[in-house]
Amino acid sequence: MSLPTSSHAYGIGLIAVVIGAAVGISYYQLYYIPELNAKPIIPEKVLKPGDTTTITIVPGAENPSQEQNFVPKKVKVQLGVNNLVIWKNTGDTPHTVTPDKPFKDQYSDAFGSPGVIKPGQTYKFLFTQEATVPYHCEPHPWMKGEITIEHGALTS
Ligand SMILES: [Cu+2]
Repeated sequence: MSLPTSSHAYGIGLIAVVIGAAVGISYYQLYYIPELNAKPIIPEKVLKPGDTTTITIVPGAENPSQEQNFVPKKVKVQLGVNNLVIWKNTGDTPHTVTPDKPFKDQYSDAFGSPGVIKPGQTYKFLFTQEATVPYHCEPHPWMKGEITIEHGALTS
């Protein structure tokens, strides 16, 4: 019985590297690639639109007899243009942005302010897919708005 020579050790090391690479590649193909493919492919322009859309929650919005609350009330935005939407509370009462029925964006997930938007604060949401989403304010349900996300002219 002879001890392995240094060239044997080299050969075994090389085999180990080859097996390791093979295992690594099959792991990549089996697990990593399908996971990548499962995620939606969203154009860069939609993820980083050049413009934003601002909706102002005006002072007195909590007053049921006041017509203006979310201004503008109905908004259309274009994907890849101005699909980052910002609600700004310029009044002196906390409000929410709450979808009439739960809405999940493929990228940004659940839409709706996580709590109240305090006076002076904003709530931002990046819409990445076409949809029409009616929403309201939780403490003042007569405050209603609607946002429609359309296919953008710049989006293929
Ligand atoms: Cu409100």
